[in-house]
Amino acid sequence: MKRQSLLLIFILSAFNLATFAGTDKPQVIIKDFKFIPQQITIKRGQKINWLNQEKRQYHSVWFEALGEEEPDYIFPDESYDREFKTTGTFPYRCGPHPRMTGTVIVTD
Ligand SMILES: [Cu+2]
Repeated sequence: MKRQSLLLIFILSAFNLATFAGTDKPQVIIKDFKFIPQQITIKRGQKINWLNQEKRQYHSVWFEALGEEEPDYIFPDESYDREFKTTGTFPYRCGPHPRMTGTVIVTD
């Protein structure tokens, strides 16, 4: 009886972990003046989370080619979310550091 309970707990825990992993948002790490990965492919309707892991430096995620205004800076340990509702290839850059570039590819 005791053994069965332990087994049940184990199965439930494994299920919870799987559920959690399934809801994870695609993530881009910002570190050492780079977007990692530099190119990311997602499904239409998904959100990407950019997380700044620098010690001191702020950055931004700016889709300049879409004619958008530069969003607020992302400071260390802060993150930024953006949803992609249309398919396509979307290049972006960091506002203060034009050499920091990345690309989002959105597929159906
Ligand atoms: Cu930057």
